[in-house]
Amino acid sequence: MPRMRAVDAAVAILEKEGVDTAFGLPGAAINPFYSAMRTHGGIRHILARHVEGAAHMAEGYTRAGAGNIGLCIGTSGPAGTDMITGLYSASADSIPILCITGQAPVARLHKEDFQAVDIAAIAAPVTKMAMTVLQPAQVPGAFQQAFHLMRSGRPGPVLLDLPFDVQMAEIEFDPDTYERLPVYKPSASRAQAARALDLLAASERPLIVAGGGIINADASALLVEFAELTGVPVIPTLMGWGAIPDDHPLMAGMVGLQTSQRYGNATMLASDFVLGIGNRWANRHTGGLDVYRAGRTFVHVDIEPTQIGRVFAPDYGIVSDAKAALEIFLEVARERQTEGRLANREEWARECQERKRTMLRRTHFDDVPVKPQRVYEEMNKAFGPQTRYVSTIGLSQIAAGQFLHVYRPRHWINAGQAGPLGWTIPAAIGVTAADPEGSVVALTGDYDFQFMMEELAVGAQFRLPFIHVLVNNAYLGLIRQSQRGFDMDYCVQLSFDNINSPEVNGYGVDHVKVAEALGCKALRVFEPSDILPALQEAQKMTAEHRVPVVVEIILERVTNISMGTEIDNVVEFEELAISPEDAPTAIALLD
Ligand SMILES: Cc1ncc(C[n+]2csc(CCOP(=O)(O)OP(=O)(O)O)c2C)c(N)n1
Ligand SMILES: [Mg+2]
Repeated sequence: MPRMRAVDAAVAILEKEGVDTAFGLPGAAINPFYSAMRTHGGIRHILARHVEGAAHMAEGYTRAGAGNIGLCIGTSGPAGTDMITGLYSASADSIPILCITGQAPVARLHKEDFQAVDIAAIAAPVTKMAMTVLQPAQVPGAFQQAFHLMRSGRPGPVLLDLPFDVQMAEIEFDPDTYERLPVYKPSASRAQAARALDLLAASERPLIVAGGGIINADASALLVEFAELTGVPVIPTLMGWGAIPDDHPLMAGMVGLQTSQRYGNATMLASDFVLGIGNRWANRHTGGLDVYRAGRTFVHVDIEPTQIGRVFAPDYGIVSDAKAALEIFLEVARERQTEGRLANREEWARECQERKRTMLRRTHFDDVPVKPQRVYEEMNKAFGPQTRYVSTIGLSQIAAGQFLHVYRPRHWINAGQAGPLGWTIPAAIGVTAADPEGSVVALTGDYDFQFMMEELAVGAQFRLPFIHVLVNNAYLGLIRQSQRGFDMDYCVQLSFDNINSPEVNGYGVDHVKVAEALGCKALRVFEPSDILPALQEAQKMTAEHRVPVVVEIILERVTNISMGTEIDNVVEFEELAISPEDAPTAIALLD
């Protein structure tokens, strides 16, 4: 049996499990692991500037491709605690990432050793498994189990904490005969599919709510096939956005309090049946449950048994992987079609389409400073269906959800549940590392950008080109808007006179200088008519220089974006579109 250090076994397992990229930041307690990566070769390492950044890069990497598992590595103590936000955001959105931390030697764990902290206990609530491996011979099993858990059932992250002496100890391990453990994924039965389709058949105005579980299961094509076969319109959730192309006639819009369209909410309110697949009835999607549920029958399909009934009791629940469920749904539906038992849903689908064509918000404003709505109109013109958008939180993310177009799964990459400021830049780096020839467009407000802008240097160093659209209102805009309820504008201003950069007109931080100082390129835009040329120029610059290119758009300071407390009570702050010229890139008007 080959003898090797536990860390050498661990790195051999990473290779066997298909990991070839790591995002990390070394320190003394994780140096043995780094020495194993160096000896083994074959793992590309991207050096983050902040350990939280490494965790978000790993998330972006996973989210970019089916089967990807992002790996993030840090030393002991603060490196582990820095990665907790990434573990939280990954677990909340059902994203598998593997986080490896160094640790003080086993015998000194109890002695308040330098940077010894019980990271496994801290990480426990935000991981599927968090383990300080105390026995060197357990290392192969811990890694094997980690991959099994990350891929099984509801996907999610794992943390493995390796004490220094455990890393260094020699063990017996044979990489050649290592096997991946089987992955557990429950499947809907025929009887369950028939029951769900019976309930669907009994309805008149049905909808499918398509969640991120469909994207995780790589089942978007099956979803579209099922919708087309049954004629049922689809409402993607924020995490499911892209599962059906925005321009598909059965894509009925998004529902919710913020990232939603007027037509999406109106269609939900008009429906009488909802089949939720791989979704979790997030509160920003449902709003108040009384309004959301009134007069509707619900079927809920989820891979995690305890998710059924968590938010509300559906009329019928099925525990199944989304792909397995859609396969059997399709089989049963095809049989019913042959027997002439599928209802004709054309009239209902046409009504939904008519709402999509008419219930539009205005985007075409010529104001200077620029109104945010105009930015998304220009982005729709500049960026095609191949674009992978990466965004996190704030008014920019909300407006993006209302106005941008997404045509493919994994092309809207968003920290949906956690929304941690600073996520966007490192996540975009992870997405670009996974798809270096793809066209990645990050989108943030000024505050999200400032949270983790040092990571731009990683994009410059490792030649990971993406465009970063930075909409600058010199405000914590979303929080300023929500403070209207308190009648205050308190501690939310980011503006100041920058003594080095009078050209930013009191907007405070000079983001162009920041980006350039970090090795990136940057453009600043003040006029609406300059946005499209700047985005086109940025596309050329990313191709030429292969570094991140920031396009900063100076916005009007105060704009309120449509949002509300209930899906039947979303407040509009601007005039609505009354003619096609008001919303020239609205999806139903593009063809
Ligand atoms: C770590 C963290 N702290 C606080 C918040 C709350 N929060 C949400 S949006 C926001 C302001 C965002 O400002 P900016 O990025 O400039 O976007 P804008 O809303 O102005 O478009 C804050 C503070 C958060 N999401 N994450
Ligand atoms: Mg802002």
